[in-house]
Amino acid sequence: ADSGPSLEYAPRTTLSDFGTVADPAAGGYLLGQINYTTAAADPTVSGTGSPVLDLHMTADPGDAFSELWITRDPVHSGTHDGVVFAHDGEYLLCAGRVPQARTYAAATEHAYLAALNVMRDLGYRHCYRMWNFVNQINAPNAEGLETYRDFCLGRANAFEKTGFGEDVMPAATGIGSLGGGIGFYFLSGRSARPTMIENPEQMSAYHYPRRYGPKAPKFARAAHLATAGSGHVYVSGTASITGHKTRYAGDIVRQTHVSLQNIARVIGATNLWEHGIPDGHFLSNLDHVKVYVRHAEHIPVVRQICTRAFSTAAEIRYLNVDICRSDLLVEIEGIAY
Ligand code: 3HB
Repeated sequence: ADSGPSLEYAPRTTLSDFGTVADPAAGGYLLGQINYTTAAADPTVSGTGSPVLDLHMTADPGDAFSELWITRDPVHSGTHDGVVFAHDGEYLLCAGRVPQARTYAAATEHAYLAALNVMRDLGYRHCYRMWNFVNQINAPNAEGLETYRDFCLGRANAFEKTGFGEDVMPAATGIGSLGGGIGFYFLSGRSARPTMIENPEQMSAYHYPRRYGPKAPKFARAAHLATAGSGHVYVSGTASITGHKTRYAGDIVRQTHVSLQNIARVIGATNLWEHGIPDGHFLSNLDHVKVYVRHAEHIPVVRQICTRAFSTAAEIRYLNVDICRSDLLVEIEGIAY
């Protein structure tokens, strides 16, 4: 798997209704299962040898769903220092959790270092996508620092200690959750080196000024993974920010449009060309979309706008959780194929 041209596949994902996963790995092997469900739990390795992470992302069991990461080759799985992982020779998924705490920076740094050590020890150095689900993301910690900023501090410290520089930031999501401290999962490649993508209309998050917290959020706007065809673009959680400022505080319709415009700009032909990638994408190429909405009563209008923007074939899930800045009302992520 680690010689010759290996850039021919990436783990496929699908969003499946919770509890109705009949044969998750049909035509492949399960690299991991992330349950967007009604309670959080520590990550485990299932009886069939795949990582499972439960995130508290909905109050209604009827809205719960599972994200399945399916890969081509048989997987080996294990645990290390609280982090669970599986890998298939080319791709690695790791999942972890930081329990509810008074402050998060030190425990986040510890959990991230455990995951980054798994990546290094197993040889999957190219992390292209991270997700972080942070309970009470806008609330102050016991020392008065906003929980999101506290999390960003710990993540930045872990990156600094492992030499994870600005040239290798993964795409990421950092979003609220309904409970359970901080749950996270990463996808990394062994030989497939991702290309980080920034948005010319947005300041790079890792350069955000000090006013947004003691250490900047470490992530790229998107990551391109070369595979057969035009490759996959993993789009980070994207909100109504241009430059480094929130646009249209209080206006859900305009915030949704700016978020979509930002994604279109990131994945469009002009921007990808500037990043050395020949093929551009449109919003209609986005799939496995997650739309995070702060206020439940805004979901219908956000759904109306998103339904028009995305393909009728796209899997789109709406989640009612807080966003990383208290003036942001909506955030959208997905994968362009
Ligand atoms: C993050 O801190 O990883 C992050 C936060 C967002 C959007 C994307 C990534 O609100």
